[in-house]
Amino acid sequence: MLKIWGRLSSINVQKVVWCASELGCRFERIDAGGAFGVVQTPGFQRLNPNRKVPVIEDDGLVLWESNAIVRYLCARYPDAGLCPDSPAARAQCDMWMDWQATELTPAMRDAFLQLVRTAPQERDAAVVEASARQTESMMAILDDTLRDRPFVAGDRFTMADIPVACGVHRWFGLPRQHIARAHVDKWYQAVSRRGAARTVLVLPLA
Ligand SMILES: N[C@@H](CCC(=O)N[C@@H](CS)C(=O)NCC(=O)O)C(=O)O
Repeated sequence: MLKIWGRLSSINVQKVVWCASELGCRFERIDAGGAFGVVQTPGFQRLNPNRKVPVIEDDGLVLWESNAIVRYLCARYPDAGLCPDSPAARAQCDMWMDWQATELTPAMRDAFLQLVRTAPQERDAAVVEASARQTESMMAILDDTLRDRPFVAGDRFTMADIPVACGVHRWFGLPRQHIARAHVDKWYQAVSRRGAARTVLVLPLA
């Protein structure tokens, strides 16, 4: 059975758990990372020398990097149709998944760390504002894209929606004002209502 290592408070673990549930794939999840520790143990380091979650073990395969895991699982279970066959459609998914990992998440990292993981008296408002400004410009890009398509990579739900929605969930979950984005809101409401999403898109953030 698929084994998923990682605490559910991690955005990157959330992607993998959502994906596995979406595919109807049976899995066992083992808490690791954060307060659970485990990642510093020699056994875990043999699985992932980066000492980070998530990691999966599947039929002898060990894999880390959340978006690589999502791609792998969607390709392994093709009947769910989350990983398009055509190179062009597949590349659209890859593009948005890479955007989540390299643009959206770095933009909001400081705001998240400050507002969720830092005591109020130790927060730096300027750091939060700079990060929020960058994130809002990412959200404007996403909103523009969703103006003329129901899902991030086109007209149907794909693997690309999972990492991007986990990022947006984190952004919306931060205790601060957000600029209203009608298209992002509509899409987020739709994808977060999916049964597989409900177990991972929980609040408050931790
Ligand atoms: N690029 C990696 C990042 C993994 C990562 O940063 N994981 C964090 C949690 S989101 C982690 O393991 N932090 C150490 C810990 O939780 O102990 C991925 O997408 O999987």
